[in-house]
Amino acid sequence: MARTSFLQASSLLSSFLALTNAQASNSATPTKAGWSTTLNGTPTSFRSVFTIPASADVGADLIPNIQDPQAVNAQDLCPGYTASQLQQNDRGLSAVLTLAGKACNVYGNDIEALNLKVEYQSNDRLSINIRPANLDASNSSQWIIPESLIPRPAAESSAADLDLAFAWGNEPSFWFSVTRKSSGDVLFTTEGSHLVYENQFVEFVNSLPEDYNLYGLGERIHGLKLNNNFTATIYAADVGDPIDRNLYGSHPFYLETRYFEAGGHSNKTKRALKASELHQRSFGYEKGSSSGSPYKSVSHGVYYRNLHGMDVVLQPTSLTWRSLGGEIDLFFFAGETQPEVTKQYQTSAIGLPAMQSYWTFGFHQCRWGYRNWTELREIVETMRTFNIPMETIWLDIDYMDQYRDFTLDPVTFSPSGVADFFGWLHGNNQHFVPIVDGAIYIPNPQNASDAYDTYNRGNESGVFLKNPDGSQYIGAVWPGYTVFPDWLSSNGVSWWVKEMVEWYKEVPFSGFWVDMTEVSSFCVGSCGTGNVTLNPVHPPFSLPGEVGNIVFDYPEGFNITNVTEAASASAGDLAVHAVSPNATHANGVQEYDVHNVWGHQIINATYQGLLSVFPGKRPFIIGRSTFAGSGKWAGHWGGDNASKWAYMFFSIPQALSFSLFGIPMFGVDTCGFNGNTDAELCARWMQLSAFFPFYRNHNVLSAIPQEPYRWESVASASRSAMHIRYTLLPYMYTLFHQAHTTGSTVMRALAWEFPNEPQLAAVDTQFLLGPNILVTPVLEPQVDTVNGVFPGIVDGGSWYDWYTGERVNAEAGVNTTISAPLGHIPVFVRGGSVLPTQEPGYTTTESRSNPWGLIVALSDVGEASGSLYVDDGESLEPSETLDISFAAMKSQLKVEVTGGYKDNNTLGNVTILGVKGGCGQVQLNGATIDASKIDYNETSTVLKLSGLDDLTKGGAWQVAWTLSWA
Ligand code: MIG
Repeated sequence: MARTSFLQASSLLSSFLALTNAQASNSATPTKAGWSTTLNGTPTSFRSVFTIPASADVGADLIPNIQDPQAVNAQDLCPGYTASQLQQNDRGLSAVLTLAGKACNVYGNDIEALNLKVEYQSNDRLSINIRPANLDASNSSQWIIPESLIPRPAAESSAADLDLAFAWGNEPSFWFSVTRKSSGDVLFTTEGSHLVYENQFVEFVNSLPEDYNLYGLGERIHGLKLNNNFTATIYAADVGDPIDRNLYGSHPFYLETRYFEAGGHSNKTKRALKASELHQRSFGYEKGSSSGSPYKSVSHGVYYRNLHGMDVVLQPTSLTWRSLGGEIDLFFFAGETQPEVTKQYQTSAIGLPAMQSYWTFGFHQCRWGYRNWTELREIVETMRTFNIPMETIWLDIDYMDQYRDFTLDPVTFSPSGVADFFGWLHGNNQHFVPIVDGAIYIPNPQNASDAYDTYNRGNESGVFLKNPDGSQYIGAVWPGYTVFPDWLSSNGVSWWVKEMVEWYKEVPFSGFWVDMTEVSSFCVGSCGTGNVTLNPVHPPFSLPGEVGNIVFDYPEGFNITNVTEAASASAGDLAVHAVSPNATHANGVQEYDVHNVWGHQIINATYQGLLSVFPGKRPFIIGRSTFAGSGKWAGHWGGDNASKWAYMFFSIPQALSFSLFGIPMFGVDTCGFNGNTDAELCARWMQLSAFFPFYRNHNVLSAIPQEPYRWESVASASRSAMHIRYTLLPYMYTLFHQAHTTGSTVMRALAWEFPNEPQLAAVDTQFLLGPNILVTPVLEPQVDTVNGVFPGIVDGGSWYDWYTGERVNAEAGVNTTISAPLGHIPVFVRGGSVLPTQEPGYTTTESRSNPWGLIVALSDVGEASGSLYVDDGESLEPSETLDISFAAMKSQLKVEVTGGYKDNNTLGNVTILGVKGGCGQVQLNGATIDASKIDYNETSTVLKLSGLDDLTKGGAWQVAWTLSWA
């Protein structure tokens, strides 16, 4: 009979118990059957190696608690708590909570006494902390997160304007609630449920309005709006993007948005409107009204600062938090708009996102399976031959010597080829980013030629995870049996930094791609204990395309094999594919308590490493496993998706969720990772990803090649979308700078920019880049139109077609059919905006030395505004910057400049959209512009000014200027 596990997907607790009982009963005893002849190390050599049996990565057969009909419901059996000894002042309160009856001990042991502490922390933040009154250091599941690991927002000097109020009661047992004072709306309440607080199980239930609009709780592959009948498990796992399951990252944060009747109606309807009510009532603006939406929305955010594995059980009118340990440490952000919630969350709790270097916004080409320097160079050259911009070429694990970090394969990626390749690459202003894995190979002690210095140095410094008995924890990843850095050890970070600094002398990388950081291991427990003399061993499954795997070519078959890692991972329970919960960190901290931040910590270590390699420059890191706050150091890619239309769609909600998590540098494997892509999918996807901050094409080993030049249709689609992307780089860069300095978002959901339109609450088939670019991509095959809404029209907004500059004739609330033949991605510019542009070059370096441009998209009342941020594109703390503001009204554009950064590029052209009823004399600072530079089309209302370079010699942003066309 299967044992019940708490976590829906990962079966964490049962694995933990199983390991504690049967520690070090390793499954990898070599048997004859385990030996095979297979490809190993350099692809040019074969040797007989031990293959770890597949059974080594199979755990107990467990039914997730949430799916187990026999699992007891703690709410039925547990007594809850009673609050007493209340102490209160105007900045908060404290109380003691005592078990209100006989201990239920359902999934552990009830904790008798708890301390409650509530703080009105600032004008927009309230915190609720509940922890055991007697913290027993040996009781690791109530391990308190060190502030040095995950900072805790602290109370600020004033909270006088906080619109949130805490309330509590003792009937039927202790409950608490958070209410918005100004409206009386109850945002969160546990009333009617019992608080359950056991050493390995912490549960509380929060009631929510029907049809709630909830976002976040990642990482997962799901629509943007979370549905109200599923379990969001949070536990870092190395799995190929299964829908609705736990994934690589852990983000215990949600945004909730409630819609109300606006204005005079607000007194009548204090409770949030349900989606069903909103539909029944008709939106009031479906018939093309632009008299203002009758609705408004109010948003707040909740952050549960807890590292443990958790299930968040979403039900029609409640949300149950069930964590495997730690404190209840909740932070409520008052909002009351989404931008405010996100800013409050980032500035006070998790940190503002890292500023990225300019070059990182260029196009990145990657794949698993680039075989040598020559092939790599051919890829880069062919991209240029086809005139498809490529900024950065990436290498996957293929470059390593037998998959060992900080090495080069001596044959295929010979160190002797480095100078030549990088001299050439860097000479063309192009970059290189390598993959680096979390696991570290442990060399065979009986084979002197197997020595591995990175391991030796780490071992001497005591930086690797241990077993509870003090021996080294030895799992298995690509290179064979491996160990894993312990980022809590005193030398872990400095060892990693030094490895990076040394390796840079050999391989001049520009950034780091950290993979397998959940941290992934291909066997249960310390399977390498006693077996290291077999190293290097082969992982317990074949690599795609490897000897023994049959690979079918498109179009006959899509699936590469039935024995890939992905297959083995998704078939079993997920904890078995990671370092196990009993692995032990410095000071006895168990992996059980810190599993979800391993990937966050390697990102931090890598950030330190890049700072040492490139002092004063912005580190570029793309990480797989992230935690709340990883955005202050790194970006993230969506992981192992598949070359399927569904995954192209899911890239949008995944990106928007990462906007909420403060990780704006996000993108997915464009054209799809697992499986073979095809021309149509790849063409659409190359165009879609061109509007994501992180833009990379990446592919699994042995799938057909998918560089954008492989099909003419993909090449031309890519060129056209990249032309827009590179034109808009100044806009993208400005958005990033705003995100970095204020916590605003880069990719935005329609609902966030247009909070008065309830029908946008779940829209994730369209998105905005910043406030002013609307993207409505085709997400399905064999169509040449797409349906999309034009938000904001109800409140007087307008949109212009990117390609024609014409004002879109759409009605408020109406799903409009838009022409979108293959090769065309519908993009719209928001009326009222000024977009800074620059003429695209092949690389961002070239783009940055081209003339500037502006797109002035006038609102229906003839106004527009915008801004531009300029700096050197790479300094962590630029000494000089430029802030330029644009404001247009009454047929005049005024440009103001502040800052001392020297930029000598001229102004090339200005395009003004929505110039109605003719255009008069065009003047720049009072001097009339020659008619030859003016192209006005009264029908399309587009006024194009070009060839302005000679009027702006020395630089477009040297001084303030005014352009008029009255
Ligand atoms: O177990 O390095 O998500 O992007 O190509 C697979 C090989 C290991 C997983 C990454 C993927 C990468 C692959 N890696």
